[in-house]
Amino acid sequence: MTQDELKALVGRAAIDYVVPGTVVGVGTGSTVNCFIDELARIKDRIAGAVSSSVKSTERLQALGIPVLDANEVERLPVYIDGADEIDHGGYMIKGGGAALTREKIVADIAERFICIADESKLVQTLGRFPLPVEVIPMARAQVARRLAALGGEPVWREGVVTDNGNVILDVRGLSITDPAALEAEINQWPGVVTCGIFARNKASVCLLGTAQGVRTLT
Ligand code: ABF
Repeated sequence: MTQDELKALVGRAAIDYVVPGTVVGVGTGSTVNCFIDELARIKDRIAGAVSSSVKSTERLQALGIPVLDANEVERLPVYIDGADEIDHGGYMIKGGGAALTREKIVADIAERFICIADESKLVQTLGRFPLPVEVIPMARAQVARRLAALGGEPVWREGVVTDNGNVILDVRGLSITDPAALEAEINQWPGVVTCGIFARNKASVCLLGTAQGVRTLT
């Protein structure tokens, strides 16, 4: 099966985790786009969606799914989102799509995080994918120096401004053996908006698309 077919497979499988009559938390990326397209088929059975990016909002609205502001919801049973990397403990690197801040906000509201990914995203140790860090523009150089001091090679994602008006540093060369500790360390630096490590908000369930079908990791 092609990677796109695997993404479609898990996008469809995630529908089983949607709680009828509730608002659904919706992530960002090409795998999530497959889920959004499937969600549209049952839009009459949900109360709407809370979105993690302008791109996902536009896709949801184009398909007739009401998008609510995160401040309007009391409860989100599930958040469905992709990942750039996920390890066997459900820890993730996210942010390749520059939506990491809003993704982490919606994940934090949700009761369960259902990660949908093709098998290429599953790794033993996080870090092969350059770690995105969202930064207030004036702090870019200082945060880059701190990331270099950790042994990383920070690269400014030039030409990219996030939905929140910030910039992204992509950090190569890290081997993230303690995701929770590194997330906590980077998050405390002045100017850091969001670190792309999802440890506090790790996946409850991962639906992994494989040639043999959907593999469920918990
Ligand atoms: C999103 O999922 C981002 O955090 C991450 O970059 C993306 C993966 O995108 P894709 O599904 O297109 O591989 O949540």
